[in-house]
Amino acid sequence: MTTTPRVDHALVDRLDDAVTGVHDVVNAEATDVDAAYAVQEALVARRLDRGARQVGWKLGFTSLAKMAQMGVSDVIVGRLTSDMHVPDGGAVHLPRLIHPRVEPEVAYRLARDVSPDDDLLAAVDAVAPALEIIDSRYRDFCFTLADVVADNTSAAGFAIGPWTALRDAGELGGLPVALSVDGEVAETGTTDAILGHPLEALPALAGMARRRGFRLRAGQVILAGAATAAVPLTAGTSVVGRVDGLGSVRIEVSGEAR
Ligand code: 0L1
Ligand code: MG
Repeated sequence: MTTTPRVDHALVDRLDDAVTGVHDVVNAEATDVDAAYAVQEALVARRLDRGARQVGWKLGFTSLAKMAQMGVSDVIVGRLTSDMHVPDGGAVHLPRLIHPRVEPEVAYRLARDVSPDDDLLAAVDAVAPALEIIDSRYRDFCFTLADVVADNTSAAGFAIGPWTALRDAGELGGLPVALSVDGEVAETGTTDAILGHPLEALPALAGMARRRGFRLRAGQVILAGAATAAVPLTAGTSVVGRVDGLGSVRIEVSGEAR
């Protein structure tokens, strides 16, 4: 028999205060990943209570480089909400974030609801270049695996470029990816940095969804994972993520850092 983990409401309060008050917190040094997913759900429920909608899912730690950078060894899943969405070419207001970083990703769109035994790939109708803004609520991005899961995998923002029908997209593996700031290339990689092939994100998410009871819904987006290292967001800059063959997506960073 499975037991539902008790929700650590004190940690939910601390992380939600960090988001709304725009300040960091000392990491929780949590070790129980099941309990951390329960905190994540309760933390995201606070955003939903404030009027946001859940609009997708994200995978984190999908590259060996990222796992090494962060000192962890597992793929993690977070929730994307409507208040995190930035339109392509839209502004990200720096004072609303703690110490944000941006990374280029591949996004998928779900054409229909997915039940646990469905083939997730068959439910995806489109693919797009994406930028994810991560903003750990923990001081200096210092956390355990359970800490970052509780903190909704550092999710803070995302922008999606033009959608291409999956059937027209061609091979998604090995596509060059570049992250540019004010026209200067800051990071490069390929889509294979995402679990060896970006479509591998789908069975990874499907497995997690089955195990953890996540409900994947029509219209939701899936951020497959980062194709390069993340770079800090700097005031007054324009950031472009480009995936060859899929196009590009841009955000403008406004306001001064706190
Ligand atoms: O999206 C990601 O891969 C990031 C997951 C959370 C870890 C971080 O804050 O870098
Ligand atoms: Mg990411």
